[in-house]
Amino acid sequence: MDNVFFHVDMDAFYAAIEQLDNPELRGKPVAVGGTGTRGVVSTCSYEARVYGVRSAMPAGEAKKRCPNCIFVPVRMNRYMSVSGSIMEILHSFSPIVNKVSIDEAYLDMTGTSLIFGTPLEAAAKLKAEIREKTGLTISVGIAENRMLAKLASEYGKPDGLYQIEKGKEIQFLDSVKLKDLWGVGKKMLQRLNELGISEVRQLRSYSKKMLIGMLGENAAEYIYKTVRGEDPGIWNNCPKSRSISSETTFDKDITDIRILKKELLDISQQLMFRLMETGCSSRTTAIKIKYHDFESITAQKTIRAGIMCSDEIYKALQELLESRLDRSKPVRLIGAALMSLEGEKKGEQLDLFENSYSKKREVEKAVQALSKKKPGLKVFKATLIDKNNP
Ligand code: TTP
Ligand code: MG
Repeated sequence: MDNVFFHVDMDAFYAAIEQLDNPELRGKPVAVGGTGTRGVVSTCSYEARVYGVRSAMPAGEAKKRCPNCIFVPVRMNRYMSVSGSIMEILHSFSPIVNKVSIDEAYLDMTGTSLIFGTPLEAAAKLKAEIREKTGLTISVGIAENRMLAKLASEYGKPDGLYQIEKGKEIQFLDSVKLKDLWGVGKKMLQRLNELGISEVRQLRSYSKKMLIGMLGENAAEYIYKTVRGEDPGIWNNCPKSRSISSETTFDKDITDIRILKKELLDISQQLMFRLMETGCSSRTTAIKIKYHDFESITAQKTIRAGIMCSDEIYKALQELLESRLDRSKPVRLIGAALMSLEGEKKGEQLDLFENSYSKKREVEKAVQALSKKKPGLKVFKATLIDKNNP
């Protein structure tokens, strides 16, 4: 039996939800996030992408590119709730669903043809059901493995449905840009450019031995398989390089460390929720501070066991803030990240170790479940009350 994998990814996820909930935004360029004078865009509608607005772009730059763009604030609880409904639908199509982020997942559809028809028919049904139940569009990529399925979903976006047929894998890969290839980040791209490599086809002409000499053992192994259409096996929830980050640019530069700490507490909670969403674990937190003169510093702290709850993240970030902050300089931006996410199994094993944080983790799981059920409900830590209800 041939393997069949779907990669599904919601289109312009946060922005599409904003357009769904606010009909006056439909058909218009909309950016989510960056609503303060100096924030960063989380994502934007396809209408805004035409103007060159992109995720992670500073709001100022987005406004310059698209002066008519409408900026709306992030409503994380609402997005998490919609994500929950979508994942439920996905689970009704396949027993094996690997969620990889708030809006994307892999489905192992092998052997489901008697129930759903051909892969294309199954994907059309899935798209229709998601549209009907949530009012949103999704892009589906179909291929014999996860690596190719992801490239296929990207290819068809938005509202895409694309299947890489058996025997056409190499042809398809040759049409993909190097930067869009799995595992090719900025650094690797630079390295490949230095070596005079600009096309997937070129990469395939090197032996594994040569690639090892050029890129090091791990990357070589990975790239060797990828360019041949083979799944390099790092499809799981937490590719090694993966991290989760969140940052806040203040409307006015901040000199009061208490405000910075409150922000970090808020960020810790967001990061923990997102970590739990992935089902991964992490043991390293990092802080980023950007001062008014744009000088920025980052620092990391590794925690002994896997991170269990937002208090633990906050404690580490607070220590980093206190030891690294130059108090003579106003702060423009503060951010934090959870680094080197690890696979699901390790995370679960950590649950076996009772530590003082495991109860808190249970509370956070309950809060997260509650937020999903009742998106309007706001559950905040007491220290955050001032900030959220001024
Ligand atoms: P993506 O799936 O990367 O982007 P998207 O769904 O908005 O658009 P598309 O898939 O059609 O290209 O990310 C999913 C959500 O994650 C996105 O809606 C907002 C959030 N996100 C950020 O907050 N910051 C980011 O830098 C990125 C890339 C995404
Ligand atoms: Mg998406």
